Amino acid sequence: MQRLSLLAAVLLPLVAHAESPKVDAEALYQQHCQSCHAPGRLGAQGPALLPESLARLPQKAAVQVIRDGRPATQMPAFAEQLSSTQIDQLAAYLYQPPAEPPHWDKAAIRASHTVFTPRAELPAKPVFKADPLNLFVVVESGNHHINILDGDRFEVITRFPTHYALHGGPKFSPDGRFVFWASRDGWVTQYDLWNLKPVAQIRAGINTRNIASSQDGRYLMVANYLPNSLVVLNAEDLSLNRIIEVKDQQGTPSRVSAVYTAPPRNSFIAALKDVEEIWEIPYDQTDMPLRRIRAGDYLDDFSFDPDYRHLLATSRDSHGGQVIDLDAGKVIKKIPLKGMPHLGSGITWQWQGRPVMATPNIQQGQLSVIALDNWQIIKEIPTEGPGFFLRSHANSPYAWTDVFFGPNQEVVQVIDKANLSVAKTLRPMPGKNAAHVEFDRYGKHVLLSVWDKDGALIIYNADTLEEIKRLPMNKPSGKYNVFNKINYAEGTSH
Ligand code: DHE
Repeated sequence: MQRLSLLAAVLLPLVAHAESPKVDAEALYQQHCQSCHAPGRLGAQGPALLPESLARLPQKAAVQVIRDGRPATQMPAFAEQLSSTQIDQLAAYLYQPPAEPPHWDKAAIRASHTVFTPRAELPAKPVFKADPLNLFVVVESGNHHINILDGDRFEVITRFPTHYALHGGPKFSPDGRFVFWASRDGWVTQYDLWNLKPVAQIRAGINTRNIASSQDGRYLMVANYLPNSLVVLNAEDLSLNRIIEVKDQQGTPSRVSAVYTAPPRNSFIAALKDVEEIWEIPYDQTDMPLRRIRAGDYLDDFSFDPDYRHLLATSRDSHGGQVIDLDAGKVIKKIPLKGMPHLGSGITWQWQGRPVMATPNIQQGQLSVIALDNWQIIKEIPTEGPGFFLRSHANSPYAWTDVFFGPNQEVVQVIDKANLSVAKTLRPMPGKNAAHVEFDRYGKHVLLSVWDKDGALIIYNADTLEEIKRLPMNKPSGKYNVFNKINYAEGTSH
């Protein structure tokens, strides 16, 4: 009898486990995770735990987070409560799509909305001495914080925690006072840079790509993968204005690759990932009538020429680029770009009296320079490996690019914009990934990120290329200068 119960004690859990590992993991989720990450894994205080929102986190890193917790967050360590098999099962479960596709409708969006302090109650005067137009918003991605940095003295004015995993460039109100940012799991936050206070937040989607703010300062558009939607928010308080379901005329739904503002057109332009269309949505008309433009492909990534008449776009699969004339509403040119150009990081300048665009390439070590008057490739500048970001400033003779992938990740290359060649190669912190720069408003200084737990924000003199200051940070990622962003300055991201 005793032997039988011993055997049963050993075998029964194994049998139960073999029969329904999924149910076990689901039960583990409900018991240990649901209170913070919400029923259906949609996210609450903790981030959404769906395959789409975890795409950037390798499964073995998720195992480690469950086991050891995440420093400087509310995420506790479960090593004492769960066996390593249970932790593995739980992690595997999080990477499976849920049985019921997740919903995030009007009611859910509205219920997530919080106004911390109405704009009208916030004094219209900065509470600090620094130049409000030369501030930088610096995202510290290692521990999900933002730093507001004085762009003249390079001192942190304030630092505070954000939602999990912000991604993409923050967008600003036209006067530079309010800044908006989005997390990968759909939280959009508005922050008053003059009062150093959050204004409002809302969750506009489950898996968000990016946001755009209208040039008139009235609206914010949120591009989502999940649900397939574009969500319009009122910039004043982030309240929901409208939801635009994204599908073609036959009803095929699509994720949105990205949305940007085209100021001279008074419109938002969105590229779609699953149907071959570009959408133009004018924000100066109350009903925001949608204009569909046929694209020659599914579009993953795009950028504009300086007057926003043309859009340069790529699809991951087709390789190469295409030019879409937004006025004519059609593809006018294919550009035989090799590898996988990262046009979203493309920047423009005048070269020998002609407008050019340069784009890094996330597959090949090269920068492609394209003439914008005839769409010919003028030069492929070889770099020490595939790059992600590229930046310059109208007052600087240089453009800075990183080597984001491969063995030379520690390298940043400074390109001479006049002779289209590498002027200098920097290794800011040997062995550590250096990437993404932003100039101050005058183009006199460059801020560079070293994406490491023990990384840094490094400030350089933009002319002599000498280091001026180093601020230790935990994986600083993007940084954004108020003046450059609100003026859609040449050389910066829009
Ligand atoms: Fe980004 C901007 C898409 C992976 C850091 N990234 C953007 C934008 C898009 C985009 C559409 C423009 C948003 C804007 O500013 O309005 N990014 C994608 C991808 O499709 C890709 C390749 C895959 C994915 O995971 O979604 C991708 N991006 C990454 C990363 O792995 C990076 C390096 C780290 C991270 O934070 O996830 C990363 N992306 C950034 C940054 C910007 C960005 C820092 C803002 C650049 C800027 O200067 O404006």
